[in-house]
Amino acid sequence: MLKDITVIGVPMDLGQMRRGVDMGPSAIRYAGVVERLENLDYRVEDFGDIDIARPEKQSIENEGNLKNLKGVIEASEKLSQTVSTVISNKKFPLVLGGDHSIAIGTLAGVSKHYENLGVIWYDAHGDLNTADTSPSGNIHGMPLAVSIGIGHERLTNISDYTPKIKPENIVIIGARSLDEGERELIKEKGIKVYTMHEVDRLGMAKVMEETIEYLAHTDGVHLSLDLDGLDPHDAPGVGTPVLGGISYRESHLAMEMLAEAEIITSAEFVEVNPILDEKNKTATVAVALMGSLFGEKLL
Ligand code: 6HN
Ligand code: MN
Ligand code: MN
Ligand code: MN
Repeated sequence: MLKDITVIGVPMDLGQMRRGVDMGPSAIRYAGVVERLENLDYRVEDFGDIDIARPEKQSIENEGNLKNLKGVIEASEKLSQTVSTVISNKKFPLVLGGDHSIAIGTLAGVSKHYENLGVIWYDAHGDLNTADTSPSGNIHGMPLAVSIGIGHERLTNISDYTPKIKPENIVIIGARSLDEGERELIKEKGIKVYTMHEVDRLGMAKVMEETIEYLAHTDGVHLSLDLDGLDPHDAPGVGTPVLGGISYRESHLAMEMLAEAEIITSAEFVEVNPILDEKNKTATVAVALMGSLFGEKLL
């Protein structure tokens, strides 16, 4: 892994309708992300936060079933440029959310640097909705669809190219709440999904072995980790919790196996909402998982 990490905060809450997830980057910094990674001998630079429009200042710019479309587009363009610059400077981009709509911008910035980018989507949800299939109109339920080129063309064309990733280069882990349209898209595109059923049946070690093998042909792998992939018992501070999730321990194992395999080239940790949290537990969990992802060992 690159020895230089740039932390980028994205105080984004326009992708869903609950306030507080914009404070995620602050909560994760407060939980000690920079110190944690410096202790592992990385050189860590904090870029600060991407400038995001406040919902109060935005005229409501819903377009059909897409809430806050304009704000999400603007933020995605900014984030894409920042992430791309970080990679050009040979630094590892570590993006802190913010709601999961930020993945549209992150992947737009990352993917132009790779021919064949892989993506691990660690999430209770598929985030594969479009305006037509979404039950909520919330864009944080759409970033994976957008990144394979499906959705509103202003979103799919962030940074002027589409698609960002190929369906066969995606692995979803932890899914347990999929909408009908998402299930259809998964089948149509043949997207690899380890639902909680497979996580329980195979065990996390096997799931990660297979995932790493499945992505062996890629030239970079982005980890998009939605904290709601974890069980709400371990990560209560999220806007769309779903019971029956991945445990803290299984998640550590997953991160440790990714560290050992040395395949991750960029990462984002999203959906931390300190207002819904218990004493910053979810941000603390996020930072602990980052520690394992970047090579922290118990012995
Ligand atoms: N997330 N599938 C639901 C929707 O509204 O589209 C929930 C999406 C949650 C998105 O957690 O990143
Ligand atoms: Mn998500
Ligand atoms: Mn590419
Ligand atoms: Mn989710």
